[in-house]
Amino acid sequence: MKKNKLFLALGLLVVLSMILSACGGGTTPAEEAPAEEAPVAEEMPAGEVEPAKEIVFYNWSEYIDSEIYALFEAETGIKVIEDNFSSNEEMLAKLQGGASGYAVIVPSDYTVSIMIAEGMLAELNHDNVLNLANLSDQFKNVPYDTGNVYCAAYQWGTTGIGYIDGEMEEPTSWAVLFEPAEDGAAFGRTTMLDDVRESFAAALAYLGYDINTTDEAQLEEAKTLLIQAKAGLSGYDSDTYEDLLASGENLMAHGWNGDFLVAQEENENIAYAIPEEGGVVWVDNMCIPAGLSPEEQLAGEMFIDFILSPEIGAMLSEWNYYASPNAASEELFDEEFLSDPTVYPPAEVLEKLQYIEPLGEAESLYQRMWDEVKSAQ
Ligand code: SPD
Repeated sequence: MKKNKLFLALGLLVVLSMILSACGGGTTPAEEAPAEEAPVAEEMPAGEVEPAKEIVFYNWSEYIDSEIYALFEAETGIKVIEDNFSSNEEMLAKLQGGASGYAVIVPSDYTVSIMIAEGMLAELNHDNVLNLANLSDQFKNVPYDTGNVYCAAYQWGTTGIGYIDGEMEEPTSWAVLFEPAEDGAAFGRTTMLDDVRESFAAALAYLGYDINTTDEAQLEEAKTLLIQAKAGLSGYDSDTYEDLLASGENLMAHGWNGDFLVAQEENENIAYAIPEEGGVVWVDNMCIPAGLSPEEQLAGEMFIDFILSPEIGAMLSEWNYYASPNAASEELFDEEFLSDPTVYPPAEVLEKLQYIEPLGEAESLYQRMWDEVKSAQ
């Protein structure tokens, strides 16, 4: 599916909503405030916390339209600086290592569980995030954070294989990665995600094992397959794999659905498949690290609230082509987007997908084996 024209109407809607907001109109809680004031100011008793003037948003790369920052700053006066990570483990290690200054971070489902257990997340003040009400019920009751105590869903998606249609057969099995054929078109022109849990999940799914297994013998088998796959890879990559397809340098990549859809803008032959053995479905979430000042916490909550407004949530999916957890935003999508099976997989595909789960002690076993995969010649 390619960017469709009806989203242009959505862009106009966002601009119109900003104009209405400046005139004192509008529909979302954030838009009800006078344009020159921060939107929560009316809800806060005089003399209480004022939001920070600047926040840092720690997000996956190429996951947000920077125009959203401009709209947020115009509405609240708060400037957003973006920093990026390439995997949950990278983000987690950075915060565990003492990195501070991030007001909003975007961990995936299983990483939210880990961070809650380690006391790394602050509870959200729901009075400052009224747009939580816009999330569909499914995302208000995620098992890793029931009731959105700590986080609000950002986007959700699947992990599969992107490829250049017409240059190779549709990859219907993970075998295309794990049994690389030297005479295959994509041999040496393929990347896998530089991501321990995602890459093990692909190998475990191919073997018919649970993607969250902690059985050491099964993990050894998966490790052997991952090492075998290296013969056909040009590298591991979680940030630019879709660009390498779009430019024609590579023919196949293990990656996330929306990234391939965005790359179709440059190369219409990019296609996406979820192998028949199944794989990973995931939800990324907006959360606030523990230990921020009240001013930063409030500004972070205001940013989360802004993203959860119907128009901005829709603008997000318009740009990154991931499915929205926001029921109010989905009402603004056209039928073509909602019925695109790459964005919203049909039930028979979804039932073959699993969430990655936190594994406690076994996380280090995965990491040790992943290090062995990466260093194998
Ligand atoms: N370019 C945006 C990628 C978003 C990826 N979400 C990752 C989920 C990991 N399980």
